[in-house]
Amino acid sequence: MTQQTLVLIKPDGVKRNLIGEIISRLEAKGYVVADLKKFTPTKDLLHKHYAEHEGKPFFEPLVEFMSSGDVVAIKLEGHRVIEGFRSLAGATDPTVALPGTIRGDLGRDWGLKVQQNLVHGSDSEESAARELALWF
Ligand code: RTP
Ligand code: MG
Repeated sequence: MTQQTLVLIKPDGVKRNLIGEIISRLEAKGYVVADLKKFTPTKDLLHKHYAEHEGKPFFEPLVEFMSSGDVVAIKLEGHRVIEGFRSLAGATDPTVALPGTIRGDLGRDWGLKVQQNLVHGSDSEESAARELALWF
């Protein structure tokens, strides 16, 4: 079944000029970029996007980080792309994300308050539909 998921290249990925490297990996895997845009998200959008994490200690630092610069939002398409992108991204913590994954190959711990881990990907069909409606 063809799915769509929301991929975000976070401000750390954009600042490090990794947009091309990350999109290359998605395309090399066979997924299709159906739509794409680059802008600095408002805190209001981020509060909605990260609503499930409200109240957690990393929530405010996460919103600060995500609103600190441009993000690339991608509507990515393909069969089982939701699960497939999460597997390409690797574990949340880039220190332990496996080599071969985006976070494992390109990310590290910078000693900051929030994990700067380069990308976001929706974690279920429900999240993908909700997040795509917010960002596109
Ligand atoms: P994402 O939503 O960005 O695809 O990442 P994820 O599912 O792997 O991680 P999630 O648990 O949804 O957390 C969202 C983002 O919050 C930051 N985070 N920091 N303990 C921490 O410092 C911590 N935990 C999470 C990360 O940027 C994570 O991607
Ligand atoms: Mg998540």
